Amino acid sequence: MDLTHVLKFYFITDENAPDGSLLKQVEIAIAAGATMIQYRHKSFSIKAFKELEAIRELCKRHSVPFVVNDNIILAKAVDADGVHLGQADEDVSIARSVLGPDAIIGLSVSTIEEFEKSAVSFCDYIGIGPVFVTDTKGDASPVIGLDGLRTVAEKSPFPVVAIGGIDASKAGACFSHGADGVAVISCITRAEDPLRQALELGRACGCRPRVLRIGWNNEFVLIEKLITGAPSSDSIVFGSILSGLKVPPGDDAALFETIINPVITTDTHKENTHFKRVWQTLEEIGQKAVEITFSDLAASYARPVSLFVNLSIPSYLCDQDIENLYSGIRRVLNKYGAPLGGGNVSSGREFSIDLFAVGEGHPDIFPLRSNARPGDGLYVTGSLGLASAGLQCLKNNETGYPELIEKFKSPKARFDAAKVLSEHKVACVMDVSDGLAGDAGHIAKASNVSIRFEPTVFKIDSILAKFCNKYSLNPEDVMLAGGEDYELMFACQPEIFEQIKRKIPEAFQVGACILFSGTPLMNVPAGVVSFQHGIKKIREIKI
Ligand code: TZP
Ligand code: MG
Repeated sequence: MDLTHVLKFYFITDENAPDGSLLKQVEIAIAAGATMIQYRHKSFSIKAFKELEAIRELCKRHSVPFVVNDNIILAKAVDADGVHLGQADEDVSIARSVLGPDAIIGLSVSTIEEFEKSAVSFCDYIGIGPVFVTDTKGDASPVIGLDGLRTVAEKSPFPVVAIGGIDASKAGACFSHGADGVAVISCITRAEDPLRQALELGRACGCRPRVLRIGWNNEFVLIEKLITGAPSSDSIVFGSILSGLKVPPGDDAALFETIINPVITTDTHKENTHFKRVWQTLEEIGQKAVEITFSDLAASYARPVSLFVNLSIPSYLCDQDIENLYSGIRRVLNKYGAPLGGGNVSSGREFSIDLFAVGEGHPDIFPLRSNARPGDGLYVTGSLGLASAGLQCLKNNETGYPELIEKFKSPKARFDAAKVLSEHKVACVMDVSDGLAGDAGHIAKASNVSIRFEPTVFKIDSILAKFCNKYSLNPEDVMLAGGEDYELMFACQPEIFEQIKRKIPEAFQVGACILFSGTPLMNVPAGVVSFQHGIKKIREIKI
């Protein structure tokens, strides 16, 4: 994780302030634009746990990373984003094994010797200090000074945050001596006017103030908002008039018009597994969730009839967040003319969006993964690998490829391509969500054939090619491994494909189905691992 920007304005709570006032301190810091918060309370007792939880919620609501000082177990218990350890605390490697690969782990060093002997390989950033004299930490080491800061910063492979006696007037010197951020306590907490000092420091760090947001609190109002504005009109989708619902949402259940061949699918979208609020707006998250749920309908030759939405909403989200999520959901429902069937909202620890889509299937064909035959070619309806490359851009603050990021954020269900495939009676179709290699494996196994990939004939998107060139990646590997493109993959006779290609020019061949030869997938480059829906897990195309 690249923490360079996250460390800029790092606020640490002051335990010496009056009881119960730590939440207020954090509110001030966040309002002033703090980019990271550390809960530091050396004499923590369980009585303070509620306040600790409230601080964690506040940070999540504003997407500000939150770490706990010293105590790995406390960090785990409160579901913090990580922990900050000192030289006398548990080893960094233990924190990593307890908190996991995504946890933010910081380590304090006060001399270059300490830095050199520390297990820095497991940590994500280094805290260096005290850079200036401070009264806040009784047992602080001798001052390392600005030159000491520069020496450690130059040697550190990780971002560094300067600490100790820093205020708005000294922040600039820390940045110019190699710090990526400044960590402060007393310049805010012991100021006569804490908000003013915090705002001054925010300005010195180049951080913008924020408007504080309050959590959502009325389930019924939220359901009402979801229902209002969802489409109910007749629309033309996928070539036919939408019949929709006889009884719209609002009752205990929805009553549908007659559906011939009902097709039903469901999908779960969980924060930090399928999406991150720092990368996508709530509106984009809502849109993407519906598109990828509908993508399963497209892959089944079904037209969308209705959608049911179940939300688990943690208290760190506010009404406006949910409103934005709904407007993304509604936008896609409007696009397809599919009315909302109903929904439910409950409070929960995790933010998750469960969608149930109802569709009407094709009168004659329901495409199956098991319908590939030896002699068929294996094809896709468009570019692959772009979404996973876009995800890497987001993870690494790479801004040079907005088209790739757009592909990750805004996939589209390929109803247009499905219509063409159904007209040509293609009987084996699925959408590529987990990556070409992984999804082709499903077809091979279900159809009892072997699939031999033909990377030499892959059509490589020009922007993906540039991205791969920059990061020394093999574009064919990225196309095989990367997921979330939501193109359709299909198997059919080569003559049929020639006809399809006239209507879907972006379609191309990725492989051939042959008699089962003992292994489902052939010609898979070494090291290509299928994309898993764990944002952290796609190491295979790490840049
Ligand atoms: N570690 C080194 S100096 C210090 C810590 C926790 C105290 C920083 O507090 P202040 O008030 O910003 O000097
Ligand atoms: Mg410590």
